[in-house]
Amino acid sequence: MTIATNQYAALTEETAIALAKSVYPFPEGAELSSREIGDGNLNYVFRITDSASGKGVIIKQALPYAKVVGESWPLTLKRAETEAAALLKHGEFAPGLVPEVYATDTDLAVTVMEDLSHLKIAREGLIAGESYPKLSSDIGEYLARTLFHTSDFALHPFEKKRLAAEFSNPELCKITEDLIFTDPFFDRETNDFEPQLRLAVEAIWNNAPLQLEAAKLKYSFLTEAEALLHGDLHTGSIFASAEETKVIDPEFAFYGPIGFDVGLFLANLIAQGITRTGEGRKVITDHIAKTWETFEGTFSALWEAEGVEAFKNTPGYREAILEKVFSDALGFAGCELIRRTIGLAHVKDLDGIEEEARRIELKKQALELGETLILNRRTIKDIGAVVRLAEGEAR
Ligand code: SR1
Ligand code: MG
Repeated sequence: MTIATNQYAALTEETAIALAKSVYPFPEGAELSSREIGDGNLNYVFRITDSASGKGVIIKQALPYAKVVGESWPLTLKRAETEAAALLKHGEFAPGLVPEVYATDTDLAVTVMEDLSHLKIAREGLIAGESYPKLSSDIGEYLARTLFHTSDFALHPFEKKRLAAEFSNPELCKITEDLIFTDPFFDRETNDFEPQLRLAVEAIWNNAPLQLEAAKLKYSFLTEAEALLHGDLHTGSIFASAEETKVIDPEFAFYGPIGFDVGLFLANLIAQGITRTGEGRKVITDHIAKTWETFEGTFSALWEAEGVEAFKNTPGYREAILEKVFSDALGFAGCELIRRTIGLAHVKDLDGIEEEARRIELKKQALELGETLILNRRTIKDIGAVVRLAEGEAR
């Protein structure tokens, strides 16, 4: 459904109720309440509920600037349209793993969608020690299904290129290019780190082999239009419970290298694993292994069953593609670990550690792991070797 408006205005809790009523069949006479619950970097998120029936919707609205910085950082409203279109496209291939979209409006830059408040943001839940047994198999499936089905391995080249043009997302990509691939590797104002990390950070800025590999990874992100990515698949972009997983927030969606989505998710698991010990860490390293194994298995099965590429049965081709995705994913994971530690946008997993000495020590480990993944991404043979790194074997 499309909402009939023609002018942007930031929603308030009251106007969000009126909008919800106009697009969702709440019971007659329902008394709706509204609350702004967004804790992300960029947008407003309103939850509108009818306490009597328990029914609700989420309204996400893009602001014309980045909320995390303020009006001095203007940002396209088109990202709301991109996000809604990506939810719909990914929902075609991974139904049940993304929220249902009820309505969109380009002028208001809103998406009205399924209320997921019975679930928790996975990052918050993992920090609190909750266990999500389905998280990695669901995300492995989501990755394989969305990335395979939007790639040249599944689509006619005309359709693939039409989608790549539809999902051109230069402004949001520029944020990633700067915040993940550029700024953390140079002395830039956007960087943010504790003074105790300065020596380790300067070592990154002065590490010529690392700089070269970061440059190659950035170039791959800039140029390799392999599949329709989520574009920001960290654990804060996932709602979870013991039974369900839903991927939200694909406003950074664009055609990019398949390993980027895989790598971002792995990096955020690794960052959480660093904060744990013993059995708790093993839960996370099991998720790391399961994510890749599920992705690889599902991608391979789809290749066999639905692949359209003329070379699909050429011995070694599928394996070569998956090897590329694996090494790209490790490199991107390394960049994500570094930027989440010293760049503009951190993660609560590490920042939330109150004891200063421990926080600094774990952040140093995150930087080391990031560097190892970037530099050794082509020689790390399999996911077992990544698990051993995340377990702390080599640390
Ligand atoms: C200004 S945006 C900072 C970060 O928040 C988003 O979720 C992306 O991860 C981006 O890099
Ligand atoms: Mg987001």
